[in-house]
Formats: sequence, structure tokens, C-alpha cells
Amino acid sequence: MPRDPLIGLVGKPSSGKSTTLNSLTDASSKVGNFPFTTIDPQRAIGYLQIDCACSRYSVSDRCKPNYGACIQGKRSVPIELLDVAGLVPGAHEGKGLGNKFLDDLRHADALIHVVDVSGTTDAEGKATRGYDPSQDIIWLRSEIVRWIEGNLMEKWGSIKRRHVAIKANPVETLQNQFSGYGSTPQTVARTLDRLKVKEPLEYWSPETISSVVNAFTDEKFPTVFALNKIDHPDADKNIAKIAKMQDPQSIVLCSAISEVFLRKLAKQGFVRYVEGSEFVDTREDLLEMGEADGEGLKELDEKLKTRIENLKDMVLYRFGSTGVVQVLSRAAELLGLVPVFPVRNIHGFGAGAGNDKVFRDCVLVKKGTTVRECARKIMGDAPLAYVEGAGGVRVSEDEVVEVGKNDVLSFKVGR
Ligand SMILES: Nc1nc2c(ncn2[C@@H]2O[C@H](COP(=O)(O)OP(=O)(O)O)[C@@H](O)[C@H]2O)c(=O)[nH]1
Ligand SMILES: [Mg+2]
Repeated sequence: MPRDPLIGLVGKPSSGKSTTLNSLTDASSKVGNFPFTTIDPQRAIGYLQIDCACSRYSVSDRCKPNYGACIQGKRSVPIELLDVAGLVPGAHEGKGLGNKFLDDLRHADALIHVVDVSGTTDAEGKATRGYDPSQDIIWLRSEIVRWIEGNLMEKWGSIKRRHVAIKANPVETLQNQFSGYGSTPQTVARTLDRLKVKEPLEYWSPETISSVVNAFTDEKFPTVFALNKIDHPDADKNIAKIAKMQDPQSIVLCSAISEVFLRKLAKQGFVRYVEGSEFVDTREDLLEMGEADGEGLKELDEKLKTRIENLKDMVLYRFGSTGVVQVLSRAAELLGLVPVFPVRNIHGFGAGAGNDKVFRDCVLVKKGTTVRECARKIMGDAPLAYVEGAGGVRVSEDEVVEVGKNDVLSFKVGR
């Protein structure tokens, strides 16, 4: 049964992982309650913003998610996040309990590497100035690769002998070793396809093994770089350097602390703030524009006013938002997550008789997931009679779900 996707936050100490996690999970009351908001200190539920199926069928006014929220077709879907703290240079050799933290990483489907681009923390997270954060991207990646490679090389002799003795194929042999990282045979097959390795596994050189581990790391842990602390004056030059090294698709600029601050002010009634947007309005702003809503907001003292103005200048106006919501969306994009909407009634999209609320449920699955796998994930082992898609047409269980295709499904149980 496919698990729910899990996104891991990695980064050196003090890069802003916990702040980013809080900024993504401290959802305001409009998002409603999810039963596992805090699972343990390292795990939390974030909200991924997606386009809801309700807008496609013009029923947004009746869209009432069981979990998360949907406002005019923009839906916040709960997604699990994991704060993988404690990664420092040397972690793969056990430094700073690094092995334990790398172990946590096994469960993640994608990573958000939170990078402190202010240059005010060194590789170990200690306060400094002028540190080059592009180094963090290099060493952190290398810790993960060396950890996986080390685990593999420890047993390479016996892995090889077994491989030859049972005439296994390389996918089987590697999958045996990589299943502990949550790999599937498909992950391993894609890794080997990409490299086009020709030699039989028993003759692989250390260089070949290294490139296999590198390619596997790319397949198993697609990574978004959250360049955090863009509110800091030294951030620009560091961002420029990293932008030259990395695929632009993998980079998102953010200021986690700004998002936390704005959400807090909104909760306390000082500003009106649309989470993840560039719009922050104070009482003064609203009253000036003749919006009576302004009356509902509290007065700001000079200090708060200045802080908000600075935040607008340094972050919102320059970058368009605090960026944290995009960090999560980008990770979901890399993973190719598809929102699937199970409904009981395929014509009304509701939960059943006498219930006019629509699209109560939404589950996130990885790209390439079949209708059968969705059914198992949602219905468990209940025997499936048939599946209906939008318009009431029968859908084959072998079909793959995609955004806009086979993503609204009604599972009919029975023999
Ligand atoms: N200037 C600035 N500081 C930040 C930002 N995000 C986090 N910090 C600060 O960086 C420090 C470390 O943050 P924390 O989230 O605890 O880092 P962690 O060790 O990676 O979990 C704290 O003092 C935060 O207030 C940001 O966006 N801008
Ligand atoms: Mg932390």
C-alpha cells in the first residue's frame, strides 16, 4: 500500500529548519483541525496549496474539506513534514550523532534543504560573518552520498558473491540493499537506466559504485533548496553564487521568520495577511482605502509599524512573498504529487445521500500511481467491484492518475 508522502527538512544547525517548519504548520484557524497536527517534535503537518477539483466543476461554494481548507478553489491539503536536525560535516561518520539523523532521513520522499544565505552561521551553525553558504549545499549532499556508499561498501564483498551465486539481476541486488531507504525496484531501475551501466555488477569499479550511489541519491531524494534569511543584507551575493551552481527549478528564496511574524500578527489581530501572499494590510492601510474592515484591526505602535515596513521593503516587495509556501509547492512538484479526490457520489461529488458538501477528501499520491493503488490506499482491503471517474464512466484499475485525469474517483465496493 503506498504510504503518504513525507517531506524531510535538512540543513545545518541554525539554518532555520524549525522556523520553516513552524511557518508552514502554524496554520490559522481557517484551515481547520487535522488530528495529527503535532505527531512528535520533529514531525508536523504542513499545508500544500493546490488547485481543487471543485473549481473545475463550479462547486467551490459547497467545497468543505474534512481536513485542511478550500477557499475559492485554492485548497490547502495536509502533508507530513519531518525536521531532520543535527546534520553537520562528518555526520556520515557518526559526528554529532549524525548517523541517527541520517537514519531519520530514510523515510523522506523529497528533501527541503534549508540553507542560511545570510552567511552569518558557519558549517556547524555557529555565529560568524561572511561564510559562503554554497559550501553547505556541497557538503550536505556529500554526507548523504557517503552515508549510503559507506553502508553499501561495508558489505560489498558478500553482496557481490551472493549476486553471482544466485544469478540475480542488478536491480534485485541493489534493491535488496536500498529498500531500507524506502527505495522501490522502480527507483533502482531508473537509477541504472540513467547511468547506462554496461559492466556486470561483480566487476563494478569503486568509481562506478560511486556514480550509482550518486544517481540513486538524486532519484530517491529529490531536493529543493530553500535559500532562507533573504531578509538579511548579505543574502544577495550568496544567492547569486548559488543560482549559478544549481538548477533554477530547484531553488526557492524565502524568509521563514517573516512568515512566522506575519502569521502571528494576523492571529493577534494587528494585520490582515493572506498566507503566502504579498498582501499585508494594517488598520491604517484599510481605513485609508475606505475599507470598513480596518475597524476590526488593532492599532500598531511605531516599533511594529517600522518592522512591518522593513519586512515589506526587504522581502515582500522584492521577492513577491516570504517564499515558504512556494518551498513546499516546489517540493511537491519535484515529487510530481497528484491530488486525488475520492467521492462517494460521482455525479454530485458529495459524500452520500443528504450531504451537499462536496470533495470532502483529498489524498496526495506520487506520479505514476494507478487507480488500483489509490483504491487500496483509500479503501484498504475492501473488495473492489468497479471504479467510476468523472461523468460516471468506468475507469480501469490499471489507469494512472494524473492532474485533471482520473483524479476524481468513486470506488464501488462489493463482489
Ligand atoms: N534573519 C532571519 N533569521 C532567521 C530566519 N529563519 C530563522 N532565523 C533565525 O535563525 C536561528 C535558527 O533558526 P532555527 O529555526 O532554530 O534553526 P534550525 O536549527 O535549523 O532549526 C533563529 O535565531 C531564527 O530566528 C529568517 O528567515 N531570517
Ligand atoms: Mg531546529
